[in-house]
Amino acid sequence: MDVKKLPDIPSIGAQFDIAGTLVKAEPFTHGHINDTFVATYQHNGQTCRYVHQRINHHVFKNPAHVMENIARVTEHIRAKFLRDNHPDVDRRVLRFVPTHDGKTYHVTADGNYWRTYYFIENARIYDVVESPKEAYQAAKEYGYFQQLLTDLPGGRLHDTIPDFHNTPKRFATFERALAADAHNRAASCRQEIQFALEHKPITAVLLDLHAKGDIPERVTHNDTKFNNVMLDNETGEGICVLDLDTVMPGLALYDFGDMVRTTTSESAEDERDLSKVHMEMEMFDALARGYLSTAGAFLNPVEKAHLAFSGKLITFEIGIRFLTDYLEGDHYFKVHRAGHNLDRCRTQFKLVESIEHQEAEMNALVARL
Ligand code: GN1
Ligand code: MG
Repeated sequence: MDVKKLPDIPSIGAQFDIAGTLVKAEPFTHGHINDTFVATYQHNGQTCRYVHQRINHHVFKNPAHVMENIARVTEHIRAKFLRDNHPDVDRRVLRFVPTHDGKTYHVTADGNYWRTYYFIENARIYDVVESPKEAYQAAKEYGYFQQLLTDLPGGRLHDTIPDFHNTPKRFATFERALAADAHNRAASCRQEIQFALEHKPITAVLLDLHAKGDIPERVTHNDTKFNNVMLDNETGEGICVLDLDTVMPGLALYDFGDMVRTTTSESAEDERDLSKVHMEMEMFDALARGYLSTAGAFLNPVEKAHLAFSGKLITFEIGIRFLTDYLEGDHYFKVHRAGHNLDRCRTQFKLVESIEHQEAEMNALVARL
């Protein structure tokens, strides 16, 4: 996908069942994968905002499967809310706008995949967590999302990216990138490589537990970054989970782990001052409480006992993914400066270390909940 060529938003928008005239469209630049635009339309004197999003089909090789999963999941949640006469349904689950011929996405002549959903007003996302209350709310909402999907009918969802959280496979990919060293970058990240190699033994822990039948496959989000959940502007409550491309079969701990990665340190994912990167116990406490307030009812004891570990594992896993992409020449994650993926890898590994130093205390905390 050529991210530099600006897409023709008016003609994209015209494919969807939207009333009114486009007045402006602005790029929304928080994600590393898709291209997202917030578009304002005017109709009968009212304005209404939508999100037009180009699915990265190099990453999601089967966009039709992605949209099939998303439709099943959002319709299931929506039906539950409607059944319960929920007063705020349209702000609590993403609502997609069909194309004029009733499809969930549009394919352009040059082979790009676009979808559109209603923008959720009076709520926002944050890239960096600022208070335990926010951590609690984010985790409560992600746990609620999992809970709502425990009875999703219709069989297994598509694996939109096979082995997405298969950490041993991610590690093997890293080892191949290191052996190839196609961009001669290994010399510039010896310490990070060393750190990665030393941590190989943790990679298979969750999959081994799953293979033994100790932790079940569930419907999970798989990309539970702090900036993928919207918090209400007035109440601060978690109200809606975004970025549903990777909703698929997974382990509940993948989701909690990514919350720990992105919601326990008050620092950006690409922070260069590593002294700012630190797992804060107060945030972890709020995160675990928030998550268990909604997911506690269905998690089993083995899952609960691995909440802290999952934070370490997923932070490590994303760290090796950033390192792999750095070694491979930055073709997967969008980068905005030289060494960006290496900076991201460093923050992840710093956080892994910080979790390791506090893991016993984190486990003790969870055991008390
Ligand atoms: C990507 O799309 P975005 O930015 O929410 C990535 C996640 C990573 C994350 C790291 C499909 O998420 O797996 O954890 O970056 N998504 C995909 O910030 O690879
Ligand atoms: Mg995102």
